[in-house]
Amino acid sequence: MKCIDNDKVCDGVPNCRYESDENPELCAEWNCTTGKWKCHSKRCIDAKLVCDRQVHCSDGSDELPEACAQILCGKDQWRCATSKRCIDLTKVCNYQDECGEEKRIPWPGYEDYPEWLGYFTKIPSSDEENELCESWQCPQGKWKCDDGRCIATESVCPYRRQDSGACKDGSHKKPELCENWNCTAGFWKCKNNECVIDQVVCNGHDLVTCFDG
Ligand SMILES: [Ca+2]
Ligand SMILES: [Ca+2]
Repeated sequence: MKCIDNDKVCDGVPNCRYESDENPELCAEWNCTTGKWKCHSKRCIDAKLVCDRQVHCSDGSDELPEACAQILCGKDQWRCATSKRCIDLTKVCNYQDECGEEKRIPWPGYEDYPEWLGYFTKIPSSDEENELCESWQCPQGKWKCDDGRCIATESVCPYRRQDSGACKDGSHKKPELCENWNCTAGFWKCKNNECVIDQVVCNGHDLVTCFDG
């Protein structure tokens, strides 16, 4: 008989002869030590590995919504509606699906089985739902497109109408907007109302002013 640390019990790695520290009956009853989380498969994993977008439990239970729901979102974070993951506020309504959401399709006849059984199919990400984005307040430094999505303020009325980081509906370069738009710091306003980054000033002929310093 030898002694092992409690945190080596039911951690998926056998430490004792006959693997008695990983015995399913023991693990079903075992309380994981502080800082550990218990998979549905009864294995104890590091609590930091819960809801980190990588499967650590053999049954994937550490990435299920019910596991993610146990994590507290930070104050600069938003909780996804279905996956229950926490994403940064800046990732909400940015045209990219960050919630990684799926819907469970149970195997026929297994509808009442636990939610980790079945297969999963991707669904539209809750952080990009039209209804949410319509009323979403863009964080500081972001500008709200007509379709509700947030883009970097520097991308409004862009020079040569560049489309990187742009509103997909083109609302960031509408002439009536750009006419009255104050370009952000580090940008100059061209005669055609496009905002050009400082470095480009003096290379073009369409500028109101050139910096003569
Ligand atoms: Ca994980
Ligand atoms: Ca997003």
